[in-house]
Parts: sequence; structure tokens; C-alpha cells
Amino acid sequence: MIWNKTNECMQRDEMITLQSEKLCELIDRVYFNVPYYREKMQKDGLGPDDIKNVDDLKKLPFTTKDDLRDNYPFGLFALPTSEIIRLHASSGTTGKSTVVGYTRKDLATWSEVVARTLTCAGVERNDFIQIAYGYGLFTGGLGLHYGGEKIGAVVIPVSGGNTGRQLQIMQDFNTTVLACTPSYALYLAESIDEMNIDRNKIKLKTGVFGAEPWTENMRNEIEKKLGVKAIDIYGLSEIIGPGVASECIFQNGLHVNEDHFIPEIIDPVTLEPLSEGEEGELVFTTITKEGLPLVRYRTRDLTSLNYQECECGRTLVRMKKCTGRSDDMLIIRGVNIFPSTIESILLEISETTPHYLLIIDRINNMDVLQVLVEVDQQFFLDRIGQLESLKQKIRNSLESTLGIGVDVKLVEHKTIERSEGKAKRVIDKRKLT
Ligand code: DLL
Repeated sequence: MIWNKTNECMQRDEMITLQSEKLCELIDRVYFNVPYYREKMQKDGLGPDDIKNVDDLKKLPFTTKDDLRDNYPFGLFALPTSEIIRLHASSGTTGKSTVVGYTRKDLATWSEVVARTLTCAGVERNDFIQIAYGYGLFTGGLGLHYGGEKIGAVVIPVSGGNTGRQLQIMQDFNTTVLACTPSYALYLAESIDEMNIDRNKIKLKTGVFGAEPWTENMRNEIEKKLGVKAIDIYGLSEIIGPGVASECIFQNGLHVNEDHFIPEIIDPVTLEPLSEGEEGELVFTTITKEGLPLVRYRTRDLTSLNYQECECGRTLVRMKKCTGRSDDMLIIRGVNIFPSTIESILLEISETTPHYLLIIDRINNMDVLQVLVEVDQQFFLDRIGQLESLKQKIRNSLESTLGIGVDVKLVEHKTIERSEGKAKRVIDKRKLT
């Protein structure tokens, strides 16, 4: 069990003191070691002496994924590569990948914060953790791996994919904790049914799911189908990987490891800081990282913060389950639409499965949204008339919430490609033309 009660249950004023001290050290380091930061600060007329506490954070310029790309691959590292002992990279959907480097101390910090994440989720040393996140440049596999070892659990490094083998191992080794993306968790659940595996042979009790947005409805579905408590874990490669924030067993917001990563919420348009409870874009400053420290990094993820103490005793600020990104937002005929809204509506309709695909196209200068939804296997055997009325029901629900016309297409079970990692739910053909 890794529960650093001193830091995770600190009074707010103590946390602010700790963050302020580490922030000043960070700004010194980046100002003198990273030309990019020095130039940016000088341009704004700022020097290290202008930053004395967390309140001064707002004076500092933001860092974005483009800044990382422009300085590809190692330009923002704060130490020479002789001090770096691991690289990871995130592929991203467009352009060059972003590369992140860790020193030995960074890897120790990473193991510690992932171990906290697992402890927070109720995972203990006698658990068997099956890691079905991909290993490799993606941070999911190795991140969970070192955190699991740190708490002394039995780590099973299966990596992603190979569903038959995953399920065999799950039964043979009595896996109690499953770590993978929520979409892959659903796929595994479906496969258990399809392969007629005896449910009593599955001993799972907890799932640590993240790396992509998922809704409360999807959580319910996974909990029901896999018989687990589904815990949401959040992170991004640029900040460290998994281990940035995690739900505890009360599943009411994700505790941010803010003694390492200071979160802020800003308005994504005006870039002004927002107050507690207000929804906006999440921004992080990494105050303990050595290899690639980041100042006010814009995640593009949308959420809000809650500073109330949690039932579990942790005082670490909680971020709301994050169901969308500011750059995920689709603008269809001028209307802002988040895929998560569509997912929630679809999951409330019992005849459908949680597999869907949104296809947006521009036909005769007009945006068209088509929603492909899989119909539950049993339902598909029924009459055409019923399918027509189901289609109508889905269309009505979507149109009344979204306020635009939607073309719904019902498709057969297993028509929509399953994902072993992060799910791809949107095809925007407008960008391709
Ligand atoms: O996905 C790190 C990770 C691995 C987190 C395993 C959790 C578990 P990246 O590939 O850099 O890193 O992708 C980061 O994924 O900015 C979010 O948009 C999204 N994301 C990650 N976790 C969640 C979550 C890993 N729990 C990007 N809910 C982030 C919603 C998430 N979105």
C-alpha cells in the first residue's frame, strides 16, 4: 500500500506552502536550463524573482503540444540526455509525436504516483494485476507495471490485444485487477460471453481504466458486465503518464497528485483562470519533474476542480471525471457537439450496444452527421418494423438533445471495429478534403 498520508491528507495552507517552494525551484531550473522558457519569460518581462508562490503561476506563459512539437525531439528537456534513462512518446492524431524523457528520479516519482493511484483504487499487495495497456512508447503499460510492483502486487505484463490469451490468463492466474482502456474492458466482457466462459472462473474485482474519455453510463455497463468496481484513472505522457489523478473507492472525482502536478482550470478561449467548480481546460505545472518539466501545460481536457475533503480522508484536490477535450469538440452546422453527449444518449437505449461511430461529412456545402450504432444481437433477429421504430427513437433522442438533424444507421453486432487500445469513435471526412 502506498498512501503518503503526509502529502495526500495535507491541510490546504500546508499544500500551498509546499507547492510554492517547489514552484520557485522549478522556475529557477527551467529559466537557466531551457532556452525556450527563458526566451518566453523574457519576452513577457519576467525573471525567476517574479515567481514567489502559487499565486504567481498565472503570470507565466502557457506551454502547448505545438511547443513540444516545435522543439522535437529533446528541445524542452531541462537536463542533458546523459541524465535521461527512459524515453516515451505519444503518437497523437496529427503531426509529429511528442517525446518525453525521464531521469532516474522521475521514474521513481512515476512509480510512486502510480502506486498511489492503485492504492486509491483499493488494490493491495495480494492482488494479481493483469496489465492489458500497451507496452512500448505508450506510457500505459510500463507506467502501471512499475506502480504495481511498487505496491508489491503480482504484475502480469500481458500488454494489449490477443483477447483469447487475455481471457485464458485471467482464468488461469486468478487475475483480480484488470488495467486497460474502458473500451477494451467492454470488448473483453463481450468476449467472455461469446466464448461461453464460466463466469465463476473470472475473479476480477477491480478495473483501473483510463487513457480515453468514458461516461458514467459506460462505467455502469462495464461494472455490470465484468463484475468489477470500475475506477477511472487519468494521466498524460507529457505530465508523466498514468498517475496524474485517480478516483478512490468512492468514485466521486479523481484525486490529483498535486504535490507533484499543480492543476489549474482556464477558460480555453480567454485563457483566464476559472474558480473552483467552473468547467474549463485543465492546465498542469510539474513541480518535481527533472527531465521534462512543464510550466502551465495546456492539456485540452475539460473538467472542473473540487477542493472539498473526500470521504476517503484525502485532501488532494479532485478533478471531475473528464469526458471531453476542447479539441474533441465537433462543430457541426455551427453547433458544438461532444462525442460524450452522444455516447450518453446511446447508452440509455437498452436495445443498442455501447459501440458506435460518428461520421461527419460535408455534402453540397452542408455538414451531415451520421451515427452508426450496433444493435444488441438478440434484437437484430426481430422484425424490420421494430428496427424502424428503434431507429426513430434514437434519432428523436439525439435530435432533441443536439438540436441538429442526425442520420442514424443501425448496424449488426460486431460491425464496428473493436479497439485494443484507445477507441476511435469519430471520422471527420470534412478535414480530409
Ligand atoms: O493515455 C496515459 C494513461 C495511460 C492514462 C493509462 C491512464 C491510463 P496519452 O497517450 O499521452 O497518455 O494520452 C493523454 O488521454 O490528455 C486525455 O485526453 C486522455 N485521457 C487519459 N486518461 C483519461 C481519462 C495516457 N481517465 C490523453 N479520462 C489525455 C478521459 C483521458 N480522458
